[in-house]
Amino acid sequence: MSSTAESKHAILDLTGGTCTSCVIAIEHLGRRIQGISEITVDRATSTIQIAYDGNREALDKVCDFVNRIGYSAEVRATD
Ligand SMILES: [Cu+2]
Repeated sequence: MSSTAESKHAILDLTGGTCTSCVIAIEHLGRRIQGISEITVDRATSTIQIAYDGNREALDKVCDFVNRIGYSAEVRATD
């Protein structure tokens, strides 16, 4: 384990899922995914902004989760 919890950021493209209840579900449940510290849906740009631990698996889990509720998310950019 590293000494500090590094925070990396990612932007996901979101297709569908931008009504209020989906946004709440994505933000609420997404935050429970291991490695995700912040997750915010930006409806204006149809993106999901994420702060995470740098582990790509966490982003894949967000995409899987969004797919499961019937929409689609793809990683656009990470740092
Ligand atoms: Cu919805």
